[in-house]
Amino acid sequence: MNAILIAVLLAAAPAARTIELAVTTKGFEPEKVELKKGEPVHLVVTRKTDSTCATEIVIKDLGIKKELPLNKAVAIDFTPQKSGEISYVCGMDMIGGRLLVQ
Ligand SMILES: [Cu+2]
Repeated sequence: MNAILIAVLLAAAPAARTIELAVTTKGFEPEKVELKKGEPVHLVVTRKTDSTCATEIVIKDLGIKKELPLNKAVAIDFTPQKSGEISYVCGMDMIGGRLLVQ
């Protein structure tokens, strides 16, 4: 593959949108995030407190489960394929939030 072709392919891929989520004493913040169908998402989750049980994030609809070490940014990349609500929770299904895909 030559360099020009590679450049064209890279340009054609839609840029991922970075969305930051934090785990604070209030839970996941922001609790609600709006996404667009087909737009790649680079979700960066940082747990900033040790006083909640949200030490991992589970996004069942996407088959994603990740540990959230304290003060460490954890990246989750995905592209929502259909509109609707994607909910996520902590490992015990107690604290969570929503991703609204339009
Ligand atoms: Cu929990």
